[in-house]
Amino acid sequence: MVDYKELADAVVTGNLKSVTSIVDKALNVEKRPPVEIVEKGLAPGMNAIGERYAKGEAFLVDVIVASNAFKRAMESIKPHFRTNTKKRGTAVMGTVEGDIHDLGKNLVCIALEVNGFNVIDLGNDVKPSAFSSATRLNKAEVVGMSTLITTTMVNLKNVIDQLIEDGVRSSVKVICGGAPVDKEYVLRIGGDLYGRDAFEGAEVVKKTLGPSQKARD
Ligand code: B12
Repeated sequence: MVDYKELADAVVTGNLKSVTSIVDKALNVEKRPPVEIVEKGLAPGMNAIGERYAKGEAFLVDVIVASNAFKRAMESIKPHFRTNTKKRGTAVMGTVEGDIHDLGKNLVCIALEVNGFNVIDLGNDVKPSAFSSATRLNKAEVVGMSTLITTTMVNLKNVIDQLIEDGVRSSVKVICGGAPVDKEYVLRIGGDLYGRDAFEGAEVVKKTLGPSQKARD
């Protein structure tokens, strides 16, 4: 039986060989659901290295090494998510300006994709103008933003303000997430939706847009 504690520990130490072999066993031998592997092994590993870093027991380089192991594991896991072929619309996603954290944002992209959305991933450190022009050019129905740093939370609102200024705010649902953000904050800055995690976020978006939203192109 796959040991998720062992997987989390392998993420913490950035042991690529161990991460790859445990994930491979979970996926291909035990046929474990991809979400389970993320939620029970990989994410707890990232939280553990985060706690060590916060206590001064790990350096930034240790966090980078753990992040690389997480990313490598996600590359193996991504093809195993069963994608819903129903076309639900287009979502523009990014981590806001000033913030380079992208593991959570990448998970949200996957969660939206497997739920039938066409995802335009703008990456990290994304300027408000880039969110807005991608929304307009792709006739997106959803704008999703991530931030993990308290000092860049303000940039969530800057994106919303830019969407208003460019006349596209009313045509999209805005969803925000990331550790320092909560639902109350999102509503206060003029957003629509919040998700505690990637898959909750995708569910909330799906519920809000309805079952048969068609992609416009
Ligand atoms: C990994 C990591 C890094 C990596 C990032 C690698 C990468 N490619 O992303 C590196 C080493 C580069 C890094 C750098 C820094 N980091 Co850092 N980092 C972390 C760490 C340990 C884990 C974050 C993570 O990836 N978790 C795993 C993912 C899967 O979870 P997640 O991002 O939280 O996403 C989940 C939810 O939040 C949600 N979600 C996220 N976004 C969205 C969006 C939507 C729409 C929805 C619905 C849901 C959603 O869904 C995901 C789960 O399904 C956290 C600590 C922690 N415990 O969070 C610190 C942390 C976020 N970092 C921190 C800091 C300070 C920094 C630096 C400023 C450090 C420095 N001195 O340089 C720099 C940032 C520089 C910059 N300008 O951005 C602080 C932030 C403090 C604060 N409150 O402001 C933290 C909290 C560490 C700490 N305790 O001090 N970091």
